[in-house]
Amino acid sequence: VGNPELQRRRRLMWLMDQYLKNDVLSIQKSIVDHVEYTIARSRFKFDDFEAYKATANSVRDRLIESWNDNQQFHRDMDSKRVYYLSMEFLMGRSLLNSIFNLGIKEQYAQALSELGYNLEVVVEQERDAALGNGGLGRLAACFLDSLATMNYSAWGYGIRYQYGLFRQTLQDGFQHEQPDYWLNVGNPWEIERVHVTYPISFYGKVEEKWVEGTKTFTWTPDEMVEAVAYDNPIPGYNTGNTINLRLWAAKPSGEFDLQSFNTGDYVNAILSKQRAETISNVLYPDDRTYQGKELRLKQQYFFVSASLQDIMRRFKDHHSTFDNFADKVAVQLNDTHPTIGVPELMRLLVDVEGLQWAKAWDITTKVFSITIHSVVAETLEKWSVELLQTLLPRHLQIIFKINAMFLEEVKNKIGNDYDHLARLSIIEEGEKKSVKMGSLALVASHTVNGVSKLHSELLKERVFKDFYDIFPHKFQNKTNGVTQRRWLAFCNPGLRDMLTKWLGTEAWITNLDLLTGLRQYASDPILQKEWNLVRRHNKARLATYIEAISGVKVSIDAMFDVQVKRIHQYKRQLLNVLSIIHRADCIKNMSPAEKTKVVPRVCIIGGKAAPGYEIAKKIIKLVTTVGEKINNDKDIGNLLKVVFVPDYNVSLAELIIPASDLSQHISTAGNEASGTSNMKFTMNGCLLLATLSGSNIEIQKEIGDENIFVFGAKPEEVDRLRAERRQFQPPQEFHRIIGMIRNGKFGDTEYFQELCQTVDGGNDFYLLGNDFSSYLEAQAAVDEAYVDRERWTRMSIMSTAGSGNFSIDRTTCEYAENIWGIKPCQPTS
Ligand code: NBY
Repeated sequence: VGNPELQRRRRLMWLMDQYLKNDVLSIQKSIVDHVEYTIARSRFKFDDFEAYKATANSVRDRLIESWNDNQQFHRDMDSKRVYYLSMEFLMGRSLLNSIFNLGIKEQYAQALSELGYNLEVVVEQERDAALGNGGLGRLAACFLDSLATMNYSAWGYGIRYQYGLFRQTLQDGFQHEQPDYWLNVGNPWEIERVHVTYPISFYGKVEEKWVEGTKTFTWTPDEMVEAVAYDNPIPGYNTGNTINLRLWAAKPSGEFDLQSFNTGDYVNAILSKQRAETISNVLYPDDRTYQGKELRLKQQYFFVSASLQDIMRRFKDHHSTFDNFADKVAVQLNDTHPTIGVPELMRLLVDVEGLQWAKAWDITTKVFSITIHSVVAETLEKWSVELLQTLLPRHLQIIFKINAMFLEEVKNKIGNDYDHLARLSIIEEGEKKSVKMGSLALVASHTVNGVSKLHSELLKERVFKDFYDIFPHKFQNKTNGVTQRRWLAFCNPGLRDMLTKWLGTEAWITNLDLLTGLRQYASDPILQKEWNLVRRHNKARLATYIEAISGVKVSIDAMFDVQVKRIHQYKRQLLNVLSIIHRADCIKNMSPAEKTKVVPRVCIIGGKAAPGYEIAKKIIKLVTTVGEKINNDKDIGNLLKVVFVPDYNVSLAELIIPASDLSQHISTAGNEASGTSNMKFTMNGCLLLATLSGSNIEIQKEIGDENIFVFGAKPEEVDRLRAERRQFQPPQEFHRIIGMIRNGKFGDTEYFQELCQTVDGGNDFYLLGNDFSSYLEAQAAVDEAYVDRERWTRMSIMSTAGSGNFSIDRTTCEYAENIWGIKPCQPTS
């Protein structure tokens, strides 16, 4: 009571509470204030975009308030925090997410409406923050929402790319890439912290000196840039816990000015400094391959070094030694991309803070854990020793030392089996020596996890078998999840309200297991009727969009059959197209009587191809060409339409997923680490056509065999089928369809040859020929189920009802308990 500091704080809290009220009038005032003072427009005349900016700024004020309170709370508590390091955060739009999570959506809608604006229209003005490629980046974004909602102390760290993932346009059916100038219109969600900066060094040389009996290392770099912090507040749902996503931008450093500006070439000296900024310029658009590009390694080191310096600075505010660093800090590596953080933390602890190697190593190995998202070892990053030697000479030394000590240790376990040791070694010998980042991360991490049950088994049996043999205790599974806030509650408001009504509670928004309560009503005609009404409404919205972008009119009575994801051979969009051609061909050969029995379908395909991935680009062109042909075929009419939706991104997913009847997740068995859109579709009552890959298997288990269409080879058969593929004879239809493409039925004869070759007997690595028959059978089963409306609706309801396990809140809690060692904690207001 008598504590003056406490009194001062209380007063400040109270004062702030006076400022930001959430009644409609206060919100209107704050929007109009921002129109006038932030946007500098007349309050009598501002367009939808300006309305968006002003609205966003007023929401931002509210976020900052809870962000500040929350940071203060955790500072006081000195709670253990997890830092999620990721090269990618695929956030999408923030406005609706923020006002929904803050619980002020209704007030904002009314406030805007009274001012003459429509919230739905205003929301559409926002550009997606597309700082990621696909699943890995979106998972990071879902984690942030969940960590905030579940009241954990957590920060995300990443890069503030000037250019996010390219925008995809179609020109004559071919993919074209356009730069994503997302920051050009300003970004109201970020707070620039001009004073939170760290120096980041590159190149140069390392000198060794003996100081008082110990060897010390001094790295004299040749290049230095500054990392500047941009904070993005991430509000939890229905809680004051607003966490932080801190993204780093590169700025020229002032450190070297004396030397570089004494050259007589002032202008060139400036230009060369400017080049520093390119580090954070652009997101690499490849989502499966590493390319060994110097700039990418620079990006990795840049953001990881800034983040670790920042984490250590924050820790030192409270602690005078590093003894309990690992009790306060957990660092999660999102795939191998931030692995350079391992030698960087060692460098900071040993060279900068002066700790003994053994002590530093003990700390390092207690801090890091890593999630792997790939299925085969070949896609894990490797950096050439040569490049590391040039760019980060001190880190290379540290990596060598880590490796030497590690190999020494395992020799005690496995003896001098040199082949075995070579496989375990972090350094790959050979013509071009390289550092295996996966191995480095595994040696340093206390835990490594896969992203679905099957994938985690594959990591143990294949990808990291040698490591599993010596470190079995490090391996865990953490099946992915998605946030039901974005992916159900606010992308599907009709379904949200219905769920709340039938379950009699909104609690499912933070406890998704409650959806099982729906099972008892799955056959209830009233629920079924309402269910289909909502679904038709969502389909109508999508149909309007499709017509607007493509001119193709689609009927909402048709089944919406959707495959949206990055274009990859292993995801087998080609298999989908082949069956579409087959379907079209069947329809054309039918009598009018037979045609009346066909289930009309709208096949929707969307996704980006990596700019250098030629085969993937050919798949896109094939989809658009086949679509053109089928959509204009009078014999087919409305029985089949094919639409390629360009520029698939988070916002489009929010429109497409609630409107899908069937969605396809048809990678070769075992080839998808997990998949997360399958979870979103299931939650929204869409049925899956799926192979035994990743989390499909777990979805099948949760919703029941009778509510999903599964086909194709089993994961354990894939190796054998691949080995025997030269001898395999695919069914006649398969040959015929490929023949049609080859012979120019869809034009561009030359262009499609290479694509056709990929499924020639000996080449068919992804087993399209093997799975074709069973795929067609599954497709027939889909048609059969669809005409039985009662049955289909029941399956749809059972899908939603069984999706509780795929809430990322479940995933987050598992990480928190079994990996990070953190507990929820929240201010009691
Ligand atoms: O991560 C995806 C997996 O394919 C998917 O099955 C899983 O559900 C998801 C979340 O765990 N992986 C993925 O999206 N990978 C990338 O986006 C990616 C991006 C960049 C690079 C490698 C992979 N890279 O080396 O630059």
